[in-house]
Amino acid sequence: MQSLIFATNNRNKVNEIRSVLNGLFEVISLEEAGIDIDIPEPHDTLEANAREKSATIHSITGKNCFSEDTGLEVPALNNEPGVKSARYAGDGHDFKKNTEKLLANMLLVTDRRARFRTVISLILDGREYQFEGICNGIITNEEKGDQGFGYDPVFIPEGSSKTFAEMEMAEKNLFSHRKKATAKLIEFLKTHHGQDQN
Ligand code: ITT
Repeated sequence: MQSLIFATNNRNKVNEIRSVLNGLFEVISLEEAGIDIDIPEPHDTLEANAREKSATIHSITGKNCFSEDTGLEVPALNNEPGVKSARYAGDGHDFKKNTEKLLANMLLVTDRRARFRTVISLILDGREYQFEGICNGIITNEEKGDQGFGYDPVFIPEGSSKTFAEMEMAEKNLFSHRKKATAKLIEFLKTHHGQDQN
């Protein structure tokens, strides 16, 4: 089975992407690859940060790898937290504080629309490819559910009445930005693999 290093320090992302790639491609976490670094995310777009993460790990390992950068974009907040989603309430990647800050900033906001956007950056045989996944939805007035991670307790995807945090992973995968981007990655890898064999 083809294996890929996943350039992330977020275990929730590893679990979600493994649930989708399961049986098709082997996903090696940074921990399993013996890499312990804080990957830089210095840019102001998801695309550039995703590229930075995969390029960093590729330069260390020389192996095929991928990363993803995800942002929660709220039009009523000028698309914030967006690229700053992980550090919205300050450094420390504190999911609870980030979510509380979002709800506080939206206290008087009636336009509750939001979307998650994921950009996957794959480096395969030294070339980079990107795949995007979007999930539209709304921000609730209060936190609901205890599954998932990040902003899941306050996000209801279009087509459901439950927050992501009230869903098992399989149900979140029916809607999720990450699943949609990963599906494109799978299609690409299958095609590319097929071409290599010709
Ligand atoms: P890596 O950079 O190591 O991959 P990270 O957690 O810093 O991990 P991001 O820079 O992509 O990842 O930050 C995105 C933040 O957005 C993340 O920390 C969560 O707070 C939130 N987030 C991402 N995907 C999410 C999801 O599916 N559900 C809820 N919140 C999510």
